[in-house]
Amino acid sequence: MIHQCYETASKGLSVKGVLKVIDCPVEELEVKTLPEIRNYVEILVERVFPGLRKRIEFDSNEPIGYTHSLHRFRAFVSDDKYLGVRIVLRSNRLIRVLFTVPNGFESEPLVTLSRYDPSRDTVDTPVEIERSLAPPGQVYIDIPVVYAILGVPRIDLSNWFLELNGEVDKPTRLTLVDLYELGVVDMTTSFHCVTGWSIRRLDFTGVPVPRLIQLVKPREEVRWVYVESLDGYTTIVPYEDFNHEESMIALEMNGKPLDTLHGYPARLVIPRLYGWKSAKWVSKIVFTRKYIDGYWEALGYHPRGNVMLEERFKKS
Ligand SMILES: Nc1nc2c(c(=O)[nH]1)N[C@H]1C(S)=C(S)[C@@H](COP(=O)(O)O)O[C@H]1N2
Ligand SMILES: [Mo]
Repeated sequence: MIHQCYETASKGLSVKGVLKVIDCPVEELEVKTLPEIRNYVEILVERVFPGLRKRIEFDSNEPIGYTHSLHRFRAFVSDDKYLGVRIVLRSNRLIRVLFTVPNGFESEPLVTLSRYDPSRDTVDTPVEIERSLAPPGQVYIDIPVVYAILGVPRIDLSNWFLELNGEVDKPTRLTLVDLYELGVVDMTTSFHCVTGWSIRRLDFTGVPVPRLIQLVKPREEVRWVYVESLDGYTTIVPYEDFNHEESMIALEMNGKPLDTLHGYPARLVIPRLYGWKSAKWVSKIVFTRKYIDGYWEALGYHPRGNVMLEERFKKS
Protein backbone atom coordinates (compact mmCIF):
# COMPACT_ATOMS: atom_id res chain seq x y z
CA MET A 1 0.00 0.00 0.00
CA ILE A 2 2.70 2.50 1.10
CA HIS A 3 6.38 1.83 0.38
CA GLN A 4 7.95 5.20 1.08
CA CYS A 5 7.05 8.76 1.90
CA TYR A 6 8.57 12.17 1.48
CA GLU A 7 9.01 14.69 4.24
CA THR A 8 8.60 18.25 3.13
CA ALA A 9 7.69 21.71 4.41
CA SER A 10 7.13 25.21 3.15
CA LYS A 11 7.37 28.57 4.82
CA GLY A 12 3.80 29.59 3.94
CA LEU A 13 2.53 26.35 5.46
CA SER A 14 4.39 27.05 8.69
CA VAL A 15 2.47 30.34 8.92
CA LYS A 16 -0.62 28.13 8.97
CA GLY A 17 0.75 26.04 11.82
CA VAL A 18 2.05 23.18 9.69
CA LEU A 19 5.46 22.01 10.84
CA LYS A 20 5.96 19.51 8.04
CA VAL A 21 4.15 17.36 5.54
CA ILE A 22 4.50 13.59 5.18
CA ASP A 23 3.56 12.82 1.60
CA CYS A 24 3.01 9.17 0.63
CA PRO A 25 2.20 7.76 -2.79
CA VAL A 26 -0.24 4.89 -2.34
CA GLU A 27 -0.33 1.80 -4.46
CA GLU A 28 -3.68 2.15 -6.11
CA LEU A 29 -6.62 1.25 -3.90
CA GLU A 30 -10.09 1.12 -5.33
CA VAL A 31 -12.73 3.08 -3.43
CA LYS A 32 -16.39 3.63 -4.16
CA THR A 33 -17.80 5.64 -1.27
CA LEU A 34 -16.80 8.25 1.25
CA PRO A 35 -17.13 5.80 4.17
CA GLU A 36 -14.67 3.55 2.34
CA ILE A 37 -12.25 6.43 1.99
CA ARG A 38 -12.68 7.11 5.68
CA ASN A 39 -11.85 3.49 6.51
CA TYR A 40 -8.69 3.78 4.48
CA VAL A 41 -7.81 6.97 6.36
CA GLU A 42 -7.85 4.93 9.58
CA ILE A 43 -5.67 2.24 8.04
CA LEU A 44 -3.24 4.75 6.54
CA VAL A 45 -2.90 6.74 9.76
CA GLU A 46 -2.21 3.48 11.60
CA ARG A 47 0.33 2.49 8.95
CA VAL A 48 2.32 5.75 9.08
CA PHE A 49 1.74 6.88 12.69
CA PRO A 50 1.05 3.56 14.45
CA GLY A 51 -0.33 3.50 17.95
CA LEU A 52 -1.59 7.07 18.05
CA ARG A 53 -4.91 7.29 19.80
CA LYS A 54 -7.15 8.62 17.10
CA ARG A 55 -10.58 9.79 16.18
CA ILE A 56 -11.06 10.50 12.48
CA GLU A 57 -13.27 13.39 11.43
CA PHE A 58 -14.26 14.32 7.92
CA ASP A 59 -13.37 17.91 7.04
CA SER A 60 -14.22 18.64 3.38
CA ASN A 61 -13.81 17.37 -0.16
CA GLU A 62 -13.79 18.81 -3.67
CA PRO A 63 -13.25 17.80 -7.31
CA ILE A 64 -9.94 18.67 -8.94
CA GLY A 65 -10.70 18.66 -12.66
CA TYR A 66 -12.89 15.79 -13.92
CA THR A 67 -10.54 13.01 -12.96
CA HIS A 68 -9.25 13.81 -9.49
CA SER A 69 -10.71 14.65 -6.12
CA LEU A 70 -9.32 15.76 -2.80
CA HIS A 71 -10.70 14.61 0.58
CA ARG A 72 -9.64 16.24 3.83
CA PHE A 73 -9.86 14.55 7.21
CA ARG A 74 -8.56 15.21 10.69
CA ALA A 75 -6.95 12.49 12.78
CA PHE A 76 -7.24 13.65 16.38
CA VAL A 77 -4.54 12.48 18.76
CA SER A 78 -5.98 14.42 21.72
CA ASP A 79 -9.06 16.54 22.28
CA ASP A 80 -7.71 19.47 20.32
CA LYS A 81 -4.61 18.25 18.46
CA TYR A 82 -4.91 16.63 15.07
CA LEU A 83 -2.97 15.56 12.03
CA GLY A 84 -4.45 16.85 8.80
CA VAL A 85 -5.01 14.01 6.35
CA ARG A 86 -5.38 14.78 2.65
CA ILE A 87 -6.46 11.96 0.36
CA VAL A 88 -5.99 12.28 -3.41
CA LEU A 89 -8.15 10.17 -5.70
CA ARG A 90 -7.81 9.63 -9.44
CA SER A 91 -11.27 8.52 -10.53
CA ASN A 92 -12.03 5.74 -8.03
CA ARG A 93 -8.43 5.07 -7.02
CA LEU A 94 -6.79 6.33 -3.89
CA ILE A 95 -3.31 7.34 -5.13
CA ARG A 96 -1.82 9.57 -2.45
CA VAL A 97 -2.12 10.45 1.21
CA LEU A 98 -0.56 13.50 2.83
CA PHE A 99 -0.29 14.15 6.54
CA THR A 100 0.07 17.75 7.65
CA VAL A 101 1.90 17.65 10.96
CA PRO A 102 1.16 20.62 13.26
CA ASN A 103 3.70 22.55 15.31
CA GLY A 104 4.41 20.84 18.60
CA PHE A 105 3.41 17.39 17.35
CA GLU A 106 5.75 14.83 18.87
CA SER A 107 5.42 11.54 16.99
CA GLU A 108 7.57 10.69 14.04
CA PRO A 109 6.24 8.71 11.06
CA LEU A 110 7.23 5.04 11.00
CA VAL A 111 7.94 4.80 7.30
CA THR A 112 10.97 5.00 5.05
CA LEU A 113 11.52 8.62 4.09
CA SER A 114 13.03 9.21 0.67
CA ARG A 115 13.89 12.25 -1.34
CA TYR A 116 11.32 13.37 -3.92
CA ASP A 117 12.90 13.48 -7.37
CA PRO A 118 10.96 15.91 -9.62
CA SER A 119 12.76 14.73 -12.76
CA ARG A 120 10.73 11.50 -12.70
CA ASP A 121 7.52 13.52 -12.89
CA THR A 122 8.64 15.84 -15.68
CA VAL A 123 9.89 13.43 -18.34
CA ASP A 124 7.03 14.24 -20.73
CA THR A 125 7.70 16.99 -23.26
CA PRO A 126 5.75 20.13 -22.33
CA VAL A 127 2.62 20.75 -24.40
CA GLU A 128 1.39 24.22 -25.38
CA ILE A 129 -2.18 25.34 -24.75
CA GLU A 130 -4.54 24.60 -27.62
CA ARG A 131 -6.47 27.86 -27.95
CA SER A 132 -9.69 26.65 -29.52
CA LEU A 133 -10.58 23.93 -27.01
CA ALA A 134 -10.83 23.82 -23.24
CA PRO A 135 -7.88 21.80 -21.90
CA PRO A 136 -8.68 18.32 -20.54
CA GLY A 137 -10.79 18.40 -17.39
CA GLN A 138 -11.35 22.18 -17.47
CA VAL A 139 -14.54 24.24 -17.84
CA TYR A 140 -14.64 27.88 -18.87
CA ILE A 141 -16.23 30.40 -16.53
CA ASP A 142 -16.48 34.18 -16.93
CA ILE A 143 -14.83 35.70 -13.87
CA PRO A 144 -11.67 34.37 -12.23
CA VAL A 145 -12.05 32.96 -8.74
CA VAL A 146 -9.81 34.92 -6.37
CA TYR A 147 -7.44 32.90 -4.24
CA ALA A 148 -5.37 34.30 -1.40
CA ILE A 149 -4.49 31.27 0.70
CA LEU A 150 -2.31 33.37 3.01
CA GLY A 151 -4.44 36.52 2.87
CA VAL A 152 -4.15 39.69 0.82
CA PRO A 153 -0.94 41.49 1.84
CA ARG A 154 -0.76 45.22 2.46
CA ILE A 155 1.33 46.86 -0.24
CA ASP A 156 3.65 49.80 0.35
CA LEU A 157 4.91 50.71 -3.10
CA SER A 158 7.69 52.95 -1.74
CA ASN A 159 9.16 49.81 -0.21
CA TRP A 160 8.41 47.33 -2.95
CA PHE A 161 11.08 45.76 -5.12
CA LEU A 162 11.19 42.73 -7.31
CA GLU A 163 14.39 40.90 -6.47
CA LEU A 164 15.97 38.52 -8.95
CA ASN A 165 18.86 36.48 -7.62
CA GLY A 166 20.28 33.01 -6.99
CA GLU A 167 22.58 31.39 -9.53
CA VAL A 168 22.79 34.39 -11.86
CA ASP A 169 25.58 36.63 -13.16
CA LYS A 170 23.69 39.85 -12.43
CA PRO A 171 21.46 39.81 -9.34
CA THR A 172 18.96 42.63 -9.81
CA ARG A 173 16.43 44.65 -7.86
CA LEU A 174 13.67 46.38 -9.79
CA THR A 175 11.08 48.97 -8.76
CA LEU A 176 7.74 49.21 -10.55
CA VAL A 177 9.15 52.11 -12.60
CA ASP A 178 12.19 49.99 -13.55
CA LEU A 179 9.85 47.24 -14.75
CA TYR A 180 7.92 49.66 -16.96
CA GLU A 181 11.19 51.02 -18.32
CA LEU A 182 12.21 47.55 -19.43
CA GLY A 183 9.29 47.79 -21.87
CA VAL A 184 5.87 46.23 -21.43
CA VAL A 185 3.80 44.30 -23.96
CA ASP A 186 0.13 43.30 -24.15
CA MET A 187 -0.86 39.64 -24.08
CA THR A 188 -4.26 38.01 -24.28
CA THR A 189 -4.25 34.56 -22.77
CA SER A 190 -6.36 31.86 -21.21
CA PHE A 191 -5.86 30.94 -17.54
CA HIS A 192 -6.41 27.55 -15.93
CA CYS A 193 -6.81 26.69 -12.25
CA VAL A 194 -5.99 23.13 -11.22
CA THR A 195 -9.37 22.81 -9.47
CA GLY A 196 -11.00 22.80 -12.92
CA TRP A 197 -12.06 26.33 -13.86
CA SER A 198 -10.57 28.25 -16.74
CA ILE A 199 -10.92 31.76 -18.16
CA ARG A 200 -10.89 31.98 -21.92
CA ARG A 201 -9.45 35.46 -22.36
CA LEU A 202 -7.60 37.70 -19.97
CA ASP A 203 -5.70 40.76 -21.13
CA PHE A 204 -2.42 41.29 -19.34
CA THR A 205 0.24 43.96 -19.76
CA GLY A 206 3.68 43.33 -18.40
CA VAL A 207 7.31 42.47 -18.91
CA PRO A 208 7.95 39.27 -20.87
CA VAL A 209 10.11 36.97 -18.79
CA PRO A 210 12.75 36.50 -21.53
CA ARG A 211 13.52 40.23 -21.15
CA LEU A 212 14.28 39.75 -17.45
CA ILE A 213 16.39 36.71 -18.25
CA GLN A 214 18.60 38.81 -20.55
CA LEU A 215 19.08 41.21 -17.67
CA VAL A 216 20.01 38.81 -14.86
CA LYS A 217 21.81 36.17 -16.93
CA PRO A 218 21.07 32.91 -15.12
CA ARG A 219 23.95 30.42 -15.16
CA GLU A 220 23.93 27.38 -17.35
CA GLU A 221 23.15 24.98 -14.43
CA VAL A 222 19.85 26.64 -13.52
CA ARG A 223 16.90 24.23 -13.74
CA TRP A 224 14.25 25.73 -11.45
CA VAL A 225 12.85 29.11 -10.53
CA TYR A 226 11.61 29.54 -6.95
CA VAL A 227 9.13 32.37 -6.59
CA GLU A 228 8.27 34.17 -3.34
CA SER A 229 5.39 36.54 -2.68
CA LEU A 230 4.76 39.24 -0.07
CA ASP A 231 2.13 37.12 1.69
CA GLY A 232 4.61 34.28 2.22
CA TYR A 233 3.26 32.25 -0.71
CA THR A 234 5.88 30.37 -2.73
CA THR A 235 5.93 28.21 -5.81
CA ILE A 236 8.47 26.53 -8.09
CA VAL A 237 8.57 26.60 -11.89
CA PRO A 238 10.83 24.70 -14.28
CA TYR A 239 13.29 27.17 -15.84
CA GLU A 240 12.16 26.11 -19.30
CA ASP A 241 8.54 27.10 -18.60
CA PHE A 242 9.55 30.29 -16.80
CA ASN A 243 11.77 31.48 -19.66
CA HIS A 244 9.00 31.07 -22.21
CA GLU A 245 7.78 33.69 -24.66
CA GLU A 246 4.29 33.65 -23.07
CA SER A 247 5.45 33.98 -19.47
CA MET A 248 5.31 37.48 -18.04
CA ILE A 249 5.54 39.62 -14.96
CA ALA A 250 2.10 41.17 -15.33
CA LEU A 251 1.55 44.72 -14.07
CA GLU A 252 -1.87 45.35 -15.58
CA MET A 253 -4.98 43.29 -16.20
CA ASN A 254 -7.75 44.31 -18.58
CA GLY A 255 -6.08 47.66 -19.23
CA LYS A 256 -5.70 48.77 -15.59
CA PRO A 257 -3.07 48.27 -12.90
CA LEU A 258 -3.64 44.88 -11.31
CA ASP A 259 -6.38 44.91 -8.74
CA THR A 260 -5.05 44.32 -5.21
CA LEU A 261 -6.90 40.99 -5.20
CA HIS A 262 -5.22 39.92 -8.42
CA GLY A 263 -1.69 40.64 -7.20
CA TYR A 264 -0.87 44.36 -7.35
CA PRO A 265 1.79 45.54 -8.07
CA ALA A 266 3.09 42.50 -9.95
CA ARG A 267 2.20 38.88 -10.53
CA LEU A 268 3.56 36.08 -12.58
CA VAL A 269 1.49 34.79 -15.50
CA ILE A 270 2.50 31.45 -17.01
CA PRO A 271 -0.49 30.44 -19.12
CA ARG A 272 0.59 26.91 -19.99
CA LEU A 273 0.99 25.92 -16.34
CA TYR A 274 -1.83 25.69 -13.82
CA GLY A 275 -2.73 28.94 -12.07
CA TRP A 276 -1.05 28.15 -8.75
CA LYS A 277 2.33 28.74 -10.49
CA SER A 278 1.23 32.30 -11.36
CA ALA A 279 2.18 33.81 -8.01
CA LYS A 280 0.49 37.08 -7.07
CA TRP A 281 2.19 39.94 -5.13
CA VAL A 282 5.49 38.51 -6.30
CA SER A 283 8.57 39.95 -4.59
CA LYS A 284 11.46 37.56 -5.20
CA ILE A 285 12.56 35.26 -7.99
CA VAL A 286 15.41 32.86 -7.25
CA PHE A 287 17.17 30.94 -10.01
CA THR A 288 18.47 27.60 -8.80
CA ARG A 289 19.66 24.18 -9.88
CA LYS A 290 17.96 22.67 -6.86
CA TYR A 291 14.27 21.78 -6.69
CA ILE A 292 12.42 23.18 -3.65
CA ASP A 293 8.73 22.58 -2.92
CA GLY A 294 6.59 25.72 -2.78
CA TYR A 295 3.32 26.01 -0.87
CA TRP A 296 1.14 23.74 -3.03
CA GLU A 297 3.96 21.50 -4.18
CA ALA A 298 4.54 20.63 -0.51
CA LEU A 299 0.89 19.52 -0.44
CA GLY A 300 1.39 17.07 -3.30
CA TYR A 301 0.80 19.26 -6.32
CA HIS A 302 2.96 18.74 -9.37
CA PRO A 303 6.45 20.24 -9.75
CA ARG A 304 5.57 21.51 -13.26
CA GLY A 305 1.77 21.60 -13.63
CA ASN A 306 1.50 21.55 -17.44
CA VAL A 307 -2.19 22.15 -18.23
CA MET A 308 -2.43 20.08 -21.41
CA LEU A 309 -0.66 17.12 -19.76
CA GLU A 310 -3.00 17.45 -16.74
CA GLU A 311 -0.12 17.53 -14.31
CA ARG A 312 -2.29 18.20 -11.27
CA PHE A 313 -0.56 16.08 -8.62
CA LYS A 314 2.87 14.53 -8.25
CA LYS A 315 2.95 11.02 -9.64
CA SER A 316 5.99 9.38 -8.07
N1 LIG B 1 0.35 34.94 -3.48
C1 LIG B 1 -0.56 34.08 -3.98
N2 LIG B 1 -0.55 33.83 -5.29
C2 LIG B 1 -1.45 32.99 -5.84
C3 LIG B 1 -2.40 32.31 -5.03
C4 LIG B 1 -2.41 32.60 -3.64
O1 LIG B 1 -3.21 32.07 -2.87
N3 LIG B 1 -1.48 33.49 -3.15
N4 LIG B 1 -3.28 31.42 -5.60
C5 LIG B 1 -2.89 30.84 -6.90
C6 LIG B 1 -3.96 30.10 -7.55
S1 LIG B 1 -4.29 28.56 -6.97
C7 LIG B 1 -4.59 30.58 -8.68
S2 LIG B 1 -5.68 29.64 -9.55
C8 LIG B 1 -4.38 31.97 -9.13
C9 LIG B 1 -5.69 32.70 -9.12
O2 LIG B 1 -5.50 34.01 -9.59
P1 LIG B 1 -6.60 35.11 -9.24
O3 LIG B 1 -6.75 35.12 -7.75
O4 LIG B 1 -6.04 36.37 -9.81
O5 LIG B 1 -7.87 34.67 -9.92
O6 LIG B 1 -3.46 32.68 -8.31
C10 LIG B 1 -2.36 31.92 -7.84
N5 LIG B 1 -1.42 32.78 -7.18
MO1 LIG C 1 -5.67 27.55 -8.53
